[in-house]
Amino acid sequence: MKTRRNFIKSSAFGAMGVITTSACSSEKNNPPRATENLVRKPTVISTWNHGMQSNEASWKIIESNGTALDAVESGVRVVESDPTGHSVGIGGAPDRDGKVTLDACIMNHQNKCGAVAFLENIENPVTVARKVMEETPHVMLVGEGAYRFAREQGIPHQNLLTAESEKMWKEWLKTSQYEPEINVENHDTIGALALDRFGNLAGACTTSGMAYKMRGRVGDSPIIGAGLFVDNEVGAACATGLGEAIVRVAGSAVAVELMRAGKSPQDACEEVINRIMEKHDDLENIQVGLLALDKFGNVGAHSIYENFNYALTRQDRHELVDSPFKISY
Ligand code: SD4
Repeated sequence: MKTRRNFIKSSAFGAMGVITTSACSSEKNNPPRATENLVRKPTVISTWNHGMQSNEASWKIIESNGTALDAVESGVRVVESDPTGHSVGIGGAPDRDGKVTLDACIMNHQNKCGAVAFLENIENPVTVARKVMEETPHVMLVGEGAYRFAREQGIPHQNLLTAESEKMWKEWLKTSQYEPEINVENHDTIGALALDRFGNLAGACTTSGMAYKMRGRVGDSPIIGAGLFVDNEVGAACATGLGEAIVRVAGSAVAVELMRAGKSPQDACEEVINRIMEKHDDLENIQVGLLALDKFGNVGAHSIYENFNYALTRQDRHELVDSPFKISY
């Protein structure tokens, strides 16, 4: 990670590329302010460049009057199934033992949720997470139990370690330096949030986690409230970056609660990033990006370092947007 940094006054970037209107309070408890944009705009947002592929699939569903839940699942599945991505699904970077282990979760507009963690040999963990939500009385299954459940649901076994990922891992083995460093090379979790034409929100988050992590390590991505949170009364949020830092502040749940308290999606994301920065003495290897979407389709994003971006798709837009950030390289 670069050493020379400039602390950027976030206000200078606050509105960059972001739909800034702030509709966020629970209508029941807090009547909307006159300046808020109250038209519900079907919207899909998702993290990083591969969000464009994901959003494209999601938008087809939103456009044809599908649900936000179907939209986010279908979107992130595209990225999970892309072997060229080294941070999600097939082709994901393995752990230090050379095994690809996946984490994912999904949440709907009724606060129903499902998650899997430490799941091996299944290409689309988000679909297993959805099945945990819909077919079991539980919220999370992990490891062998999650794998067995997926197989029982008819999902095929699949080797996830591609030749390319194996080569990269073998290269890493030469030094085997265990540096749980999150930077632009090894993090690209996909988190996706959608608001459908019925005014309902849903979200999904899926990852292979930190490259060359300790075996058994699980980050924020499958943890409801950390990597993802949805409350249909208010909004939704998802996170990417160093999972340990996100879990420590319950990043996504806090972003939603800040929106409930009246903050715009943009300000809510920034506040969570501020909290993470306050809790860490050394920010050297800690990148975190937050996305938020309120129930009207207003969006927000913020990150610790520059280079976090997200895909934004609406009726008239389909583009990558650079997130505001705190620290430039
Ligand atoms: C994790 N949050 O496992 C994930 C990694 C990530 O972009 O988001 N990478 O900690």
